[in-house]
Amino acid sequence: MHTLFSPFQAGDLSLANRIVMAPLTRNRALPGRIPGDLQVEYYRQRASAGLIVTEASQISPEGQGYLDTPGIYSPEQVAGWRRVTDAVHAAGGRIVIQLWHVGRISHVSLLPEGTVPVSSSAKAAKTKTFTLKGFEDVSAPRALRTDELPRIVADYRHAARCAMQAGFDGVEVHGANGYLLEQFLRDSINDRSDTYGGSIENRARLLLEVMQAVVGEVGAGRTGLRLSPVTPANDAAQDSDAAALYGHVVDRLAPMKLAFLHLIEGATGGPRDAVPFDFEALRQRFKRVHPAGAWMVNNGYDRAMALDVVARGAADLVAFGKAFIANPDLVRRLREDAPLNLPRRETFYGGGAAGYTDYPALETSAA
Ligand code: 8OZ
Repeated sequence: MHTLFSPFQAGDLSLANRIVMAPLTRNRALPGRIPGDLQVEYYRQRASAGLIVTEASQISPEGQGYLDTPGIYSPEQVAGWRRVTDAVHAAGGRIVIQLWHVGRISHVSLLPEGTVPVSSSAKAAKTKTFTLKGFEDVSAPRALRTDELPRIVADYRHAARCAMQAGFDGVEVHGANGYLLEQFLRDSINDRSDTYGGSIENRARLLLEVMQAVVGEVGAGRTGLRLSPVTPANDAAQDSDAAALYGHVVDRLAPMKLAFLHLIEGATGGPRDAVPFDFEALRQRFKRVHPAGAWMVNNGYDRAMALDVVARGAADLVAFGKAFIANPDLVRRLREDAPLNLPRRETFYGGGAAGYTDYPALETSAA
């Protein structure tokens, strides 16, 4: 019988276990939005995860929304990430990069001179981001013109190509948490009257075009997608019919034969059941067409829940976020049912090695 600790084949990705390090924004990139020595060490320490999904990494300067997040579009960023992927692979791990465009969740001080955030609509989000000055309201966005959308798709394609040059095992497209692709999906935000707004088919169009483009670069067996059907994160108000919207998305994705779909169940980092949503129905809809596609779940899983969901066959992979921040050897700790270090929230975003690469592994914490 398989367990959380059994190997798993997700498309072309041969994983040593079913435990995934979730994507985690940490805001420690070097000038030029380049990963450096600290990131090499941080990801290397966590290479016993079955799969690492990197922190969200912007596909273009326009796609950045927070201070010091890394990019995956310049040769210098590719070289920096290459050192990360080499270190993880040398330690026996697998690592994919999360491709991110924040859309309207940004601030003019983080964007190229003279530009403003872009989105599906010109409606500003009521939320904050962090900039050089600390927390600031996000800037008012402008709606992307229809004739600009091929360029957005091309930016994802370019980033996917950069990811392969950097030695990643694949990519995860960030389609969650109120960022650009979700800003197109949800009718609570998207007020367009072109072929990218209105009907569910239209609102899903940009996401599906992005997935086709990325799959064309990377291969379906190395491509995944993260979705959050009911999260309120980043002022993403609920869609009027999330079941129909995400049902359509899954129906269109399943024939693409992606390596995995990654679902945030409930409110990101918050309650799992604040808004009712039948994730199991969505999973069955995906599996009917693509049974080999991995179903990855996330949000508030502890050891018992993760063991149970995999044993029941209700998920193939379980992603842990905060537990991986604080426990570089989380896989061993879960296997041995050892105590976990507690994460220190003050050091989540920005700073240096403290709260990043200094969490002890089991041997040293027991000493
Ligand atoms: C926390 C802080 C900044 C960004 C997400 C990429 O929620 C993020 C993020 C999380 O997906």
